[in-house]
Amino acid sequence: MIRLAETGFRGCSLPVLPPAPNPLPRSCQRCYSVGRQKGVLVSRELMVLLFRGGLFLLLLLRSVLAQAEPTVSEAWIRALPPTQPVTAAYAAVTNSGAELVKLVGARIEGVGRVEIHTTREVDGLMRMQQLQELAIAPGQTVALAPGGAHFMLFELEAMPRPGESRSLCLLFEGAGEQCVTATVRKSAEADHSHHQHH
Ligand SMILES: [Cu+2]
Repeated sequence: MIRLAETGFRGCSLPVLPPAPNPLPRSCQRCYSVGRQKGVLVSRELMVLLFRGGLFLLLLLRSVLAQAEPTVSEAWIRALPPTQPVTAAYAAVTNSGAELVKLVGARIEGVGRVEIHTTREVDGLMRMQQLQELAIAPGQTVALAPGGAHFMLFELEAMPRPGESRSLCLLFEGAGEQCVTATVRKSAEADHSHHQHH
């Protein structure tokens, strides 16, 4: 709403524009039309301002989104026989940002402790070694997969059973937590035996 006082015409009793009073008092015709013109101009300026403001917010949002948020996919937990005290979980982590991302930990509901492990060959034997962090370069996807890096699950409330799903939260240095749903399976391959065609 444009107040008439802003039009610079005094002696006009119209408090606010628009709408125009009907009939328009003669003394006010000129200032009303000028005021309306100015109103149009001002609202155009306002539109430009709003547009610029919106653009600025959009750019801000984009830069915030581009900064962080590594994405986690293909998360699953290996179901071992219930007598086993530990198991492993796997996921793929993509860093689509512009900066190095460091995976520093994880947590899974029903699991007391989760470590990041890597697998390497020592004297012909495959051995697991704990990692304090796993770095993911910009544009890189790191797959924690059988035979390589993985999450090691200790202090299980109970061995996860095939078909269950658990919340898996990955902790990144300076980028917070990313939680996904991990399915529980016996092996890396999705189990298709239950999905035969009739
Ligand atoms: Cu391990």
